[in-house]
Amino acid sequence: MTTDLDFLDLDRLLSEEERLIRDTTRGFVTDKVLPEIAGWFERGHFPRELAKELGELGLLGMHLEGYGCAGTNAVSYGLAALELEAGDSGVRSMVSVQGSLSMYSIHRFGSDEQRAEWLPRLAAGELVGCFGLTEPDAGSDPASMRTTARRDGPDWVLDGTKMWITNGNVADVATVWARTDEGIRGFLVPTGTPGFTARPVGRKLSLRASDTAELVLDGVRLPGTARLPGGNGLGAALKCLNEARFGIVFGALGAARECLETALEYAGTRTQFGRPLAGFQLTQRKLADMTLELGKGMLLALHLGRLKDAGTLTPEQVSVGKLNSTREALAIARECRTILGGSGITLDYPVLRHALNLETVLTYEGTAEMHTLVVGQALTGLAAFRG
Ligand code: TGC
Ligand code: FAD
Repeated sequence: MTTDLDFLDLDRLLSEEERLIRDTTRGFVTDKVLPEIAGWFERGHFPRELAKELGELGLLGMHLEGYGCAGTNAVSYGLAALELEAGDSGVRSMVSVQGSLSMYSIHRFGSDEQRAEWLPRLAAGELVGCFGLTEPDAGSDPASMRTTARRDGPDWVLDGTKMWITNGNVADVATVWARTDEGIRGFLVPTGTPGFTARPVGRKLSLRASDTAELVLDGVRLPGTARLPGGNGLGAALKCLNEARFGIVFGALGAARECLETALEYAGTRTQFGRPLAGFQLTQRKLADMTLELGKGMLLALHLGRLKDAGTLTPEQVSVGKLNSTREALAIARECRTILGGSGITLDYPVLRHALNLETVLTYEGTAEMHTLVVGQALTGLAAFRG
């Protein structure tokens, strides 16, 4: 929380080190992201050049141990995600995919050789990674994926299409999940391998400062060593998602905080009917309600972060946090837009940009509906998403 909006004094729940990481990340966003982001969003530009700076700051794979990773605790990782997303969800997405999906999949499920080959350069931001699970016909239901990997002598041959892949056009290595005779398996695909192509997803109205790709794998031949030895079953892919979803629990609240700060400032300076908007009871109610939701969201995020650091966080608890943070952040962004009136629809203010981004954040890493059903299943023992 910023000092201004830290209504509940949650700052005191953080350690010195956590505050330092948060403040360093905030400084980076203030210097490097905020002056440029409206232009990047307008032009649909993905700032690939930020990767090295994010690496130098230790923000890539920051919660992983060894191989050049910073090895911070989970709360620090969450706070960094929050500050990055206060800049833009696209920048946080780049960091989430690099650290929690690409690097985590290698760190957790890779061989020693794979870790040594890829992780140091991914941590430094010299290389970019992506994570291909979703397909054109397999989104919420990744178990229905059609991408295949078949044995051919000592090699693997991959065929299929992955859709909506963040970082996909600029990635050096893709973690690709494919169906084999033995079930779903994870593979590391260097993107220069013949048969691998990436195409930008165009006409996006959300996450415009993020790179989104369709990946086509057409007879991509890989050595036997390209398989992630521990990446067995859909559960392995979902374990990676838990990491990225955790980052979103904090991250989305950063976008909400930025919107609320903007609306508060605007309401204090914009005058109608002879008084500032902030003086109208209806505006104060909006501001108070949003402050409540932001504070509750932060408390929940911090609690989940402490559970993660204690090693007891469950996937269902992550679903509670992802659902709450994304739903409330989007509601806050939309409400703030109303306070800005017509000015709220432009890129002169960050509010509608955040709202548009949050439409994606509500959807990726498991839609709000899927997380609702995960919680419903945990409560009832009945999986309502399958017929
Ligand atoms: P189901 O039979 O329930 O589970 C299969 C196996 O996985 C285990 N499992 C989990 N393990 C760890 N973490 C989780 N969250 C897990 N959820 C399930 C489960 O115990 C089982 O293990 P085992 O040993 O019994 O085999 O699987 P299902 O096919 O019925 O599906 C469950 C469902 C619907 C919850 C799952 O498919 C799901 O989460 N769907 C949403 C898909 C999704 O989130 N896709 C995200 C793609 S990546 C992305 O969006 C990146 S955005 C990037 C950015 O930040 O820019
Ligand atoms: P669908 O699964 O078709 O769902 C459409 C609607 O139906 C949703 O509202 C959904 O909740 C609802 N629905 C589906 N099933 C049920 C059910 N059983 N009960 C009730 N409602 C249901 N994926 C990756 O693998 N890697 C990435 O890097 C990545 N980055 C992304 C970046 C962007 C910008 C976007 C937009 C997506 C990204 N994704 C990525 C994909 C993302 O995870 C999927 O979009 C998401 O999982 C939803 O899948 P879908 O879009 O196919 O929607």
